[in-house]
Amino acid sequence: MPDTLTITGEIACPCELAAIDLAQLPVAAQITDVATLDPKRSGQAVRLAAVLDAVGVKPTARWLSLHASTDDFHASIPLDAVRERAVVIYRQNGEPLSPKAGGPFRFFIPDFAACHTHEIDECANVKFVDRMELTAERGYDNRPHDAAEHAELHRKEREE
Ligand SMILES: Nc1nc2c(c(=O)[nH]1)N[C@H]1C(S)=C(S)[C@@H](COP(=O)(O)O)O[C@H]1N2
Ligand SMILES: [Mo]
Repeated sequence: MPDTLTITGEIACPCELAAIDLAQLPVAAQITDVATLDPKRSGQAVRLAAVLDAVGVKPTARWLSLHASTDDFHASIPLDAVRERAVVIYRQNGEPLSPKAGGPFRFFIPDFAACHTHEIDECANVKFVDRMELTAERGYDNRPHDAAEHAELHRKEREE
């Protein structure tokens, strides 16, 4: 599993960030305990807005695609809807975020909608994100479309 987060697309230049780079983003953008956003979650996170500022996102970027090559899971969501509220969880107890918790990098929208009800749903909380892609048009998305597909995905997750 890659231990860096690559950012591509409508940004000043493609770049690769490690956990240490996220830790060096402004203090005001750090969330030392994600439980303050959602009591069921833990770990340290940084606000998406700060990551985007750091890579020089262009005004042409309208969609954010979250790619997890580890298990070939992808979600593409309208950037404006998550820009100020989503976070990237990247550490837990001073250690890299474990794969069990969706690490090394997990995208997290604190107030997501229920699964497959909306573009910004729980399914868009992509685990093991290794690339974030900014585009003018919607990118690749293979989230489950209905309850049956969703149940099948979770069954597979349990088998792993
Ligand atoms: N890489 C990856 N991320 C993923 C998934 C997945 O299968 N692979 N499942 C998604 C779905 S459908 C849901 S509902 C949430 C579940 O998150 P949780 O296991 O932390 O509750 O993770 C999302 N992120
Ligand atoms: Mo989901």
